[in-house]
Amino acid sequence: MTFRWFGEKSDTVSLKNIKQIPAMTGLMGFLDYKAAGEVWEKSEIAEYIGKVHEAGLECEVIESVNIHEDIKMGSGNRDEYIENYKTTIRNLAEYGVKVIVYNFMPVFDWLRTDLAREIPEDGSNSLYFDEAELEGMGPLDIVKRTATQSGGFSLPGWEPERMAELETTLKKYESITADDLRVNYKYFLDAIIPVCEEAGIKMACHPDDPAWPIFGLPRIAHSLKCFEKIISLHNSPSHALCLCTGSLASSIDNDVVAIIRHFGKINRVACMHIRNVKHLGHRKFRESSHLSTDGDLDMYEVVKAVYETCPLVYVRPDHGRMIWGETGRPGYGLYDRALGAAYLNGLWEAICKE
Ligand code: DNO
Repeated sequence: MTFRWFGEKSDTVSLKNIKQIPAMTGLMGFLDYKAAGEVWEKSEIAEYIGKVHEAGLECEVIESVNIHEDIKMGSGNRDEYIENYKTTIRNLAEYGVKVIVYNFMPVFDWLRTDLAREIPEDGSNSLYFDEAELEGMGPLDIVKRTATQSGGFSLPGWEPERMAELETTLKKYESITADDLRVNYKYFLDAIIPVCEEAGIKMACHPDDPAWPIFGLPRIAHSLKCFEKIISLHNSPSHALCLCTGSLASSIDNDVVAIIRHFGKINRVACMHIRNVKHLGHRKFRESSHLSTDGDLDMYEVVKAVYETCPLVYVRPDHGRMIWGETGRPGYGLYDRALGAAYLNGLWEAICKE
């Protein structure tokens, strides 16, 4: 059981807090100041992981080693950025990292239309998405709105320096199809997976969130079929998935439990982000507490699928609501994620004893 931590300077949650969550053994770490394409230097990794170890926690998973748009678009300086990525893989492996979570979504990482929508039943708030609200809004509008709402925290995938190039990048994507994106993805995998095999690292691809194409951009990672195509791009246990239940469940077409079982059985799940969502209408949902009764996912079945098909994967509670007056990075407060972890551990214990 792990927890996402953004580092001392940009997280409201301390390592001590994380260590005090029952059965929390480690982190999914992140150097949030690194731009896509940059090498993660050994000294930076050593400093971050050193602090985590001092706090009595492990750091075997690193999240969001972001992929430069040139690699996704198959143009520009992609070979140089791929070389940098290989160096980062080797550097992370040297400090005990076993899994790297990344995504291959063009331009945007996850997207929401409200970062703090009040939940009327109890006055807490959570991340919210309503496709109808996107109508009449361009990508730039939603980026500006997100930046205003984020309360000074940089959100993964929304780094200001990337946003400055947004218009040009969007223009370039107009001629790139989903098939082109997969060709570029294969080029990347063929280059880096042999390095991962040598270094003992698994690459874990995170799903598109929400789980469908947005703003006409090609998106290729949001269903069982999509992931089958992705997995077939390069045959290696080092080419694996990070199944995020909340991202996948944003589409009512996905049977999340079946997806976990399918890829668990063939040893292609490297880690899990577990959270729940509540559908409120067509392509309209909010993130709920982790409990089955608060959302649309059956969390018992989710955890059981992990237990039965991929019991050794790293897990983390994913986004939480803001409760008890807490303020901080949207989705990444302490309290509701800690409750989520405790609940998931409870399900795990019950399933083990059963
Ligand atoms: C959202 C996260 C994602 C994930 C990246 C991996 O909360 O799960 O930002 O870390 O897509 O690159």
